Amino acid sequence: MAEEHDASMMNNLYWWGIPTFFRAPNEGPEGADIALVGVPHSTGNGTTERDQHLGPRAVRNMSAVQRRVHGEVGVDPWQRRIVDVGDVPFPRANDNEHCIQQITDFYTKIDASGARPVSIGGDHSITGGIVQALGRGKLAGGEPISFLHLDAHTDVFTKVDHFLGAEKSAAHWGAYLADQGKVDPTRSMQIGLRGHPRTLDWLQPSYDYGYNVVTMADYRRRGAADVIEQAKEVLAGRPVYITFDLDCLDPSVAPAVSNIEPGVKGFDIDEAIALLHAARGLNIVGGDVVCLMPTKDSPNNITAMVAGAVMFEMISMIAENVPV
Ligand SMILES: [Mn+2]
Repeated sequence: MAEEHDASMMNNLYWWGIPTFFRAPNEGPEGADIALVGVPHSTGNGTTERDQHLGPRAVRNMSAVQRRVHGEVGVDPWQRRIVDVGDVPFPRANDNEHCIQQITDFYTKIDASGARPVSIGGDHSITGGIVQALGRGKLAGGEPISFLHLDAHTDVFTKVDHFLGAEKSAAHWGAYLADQGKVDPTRSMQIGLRGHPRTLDWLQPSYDYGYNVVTMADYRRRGAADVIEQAKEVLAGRPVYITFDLDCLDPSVAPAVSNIEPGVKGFDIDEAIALLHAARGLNIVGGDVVCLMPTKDSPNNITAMVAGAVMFEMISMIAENVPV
């Protein structure tokens, strides 16, 4: 009892002990309900600062303070088996295509284990590697996944075949996963697209692929409830993968992101979480949070904590579906 008491005193202190995600044990995915994964990859987005590979370490450093129960969902996720499986290995970190394959190989094993992966990147190219493994995989029941994708950008880039040398890049995954049949765009949502693009037809590839697009302007005009209702309809009955680019949030909420969009107001945290909750009760096969830039974060690590908060939402929604 004394030991339990001491643990309850200290386990929420982010600065105490050895940092793992949410103080989960560092074990393999076998027998786990949820596998927390670090994906320290940043060569899929050469357009901006290249420190996104520092994201997993930043979240490990802060997330012990977020080992909480979810009041609104009414769940204690830590009663399920949740492990920190470590980082995807990148022995050729500057070779984006090799890294994407490494990611796919790593998540193919997680998929086979039956654990649902919740990941922190890394730039947004990691979603391509992850869903190459999960799309039509075991967790998805052999079906293409449906995206619940919150982002300032479409990441459905088809105009050029590489991005500063990266082929399966942070801008291309929404297109090539659809080409591969790993995702069903017509049963996927892209929400929050905003900012001043390089070309006026930037949304066209998303429309051409059949993604259900809700720009930030659409969201403001229609209101949250209408968009959430649409997301529930589009995702109903599907294996859902949630991908959360931190740049969908307003820079005042998440200042340390790689492709910051200050010209148009982004989501506040309550708006973003309400959208995520459109997936509650659905077959959530996994999720990721991407584009954290720890070297740009405030001294109190607010963006790392926001990234952890979004992971906690994913963890809690998956845990809600798993009987204790
Ligand atoms: Mn993105």
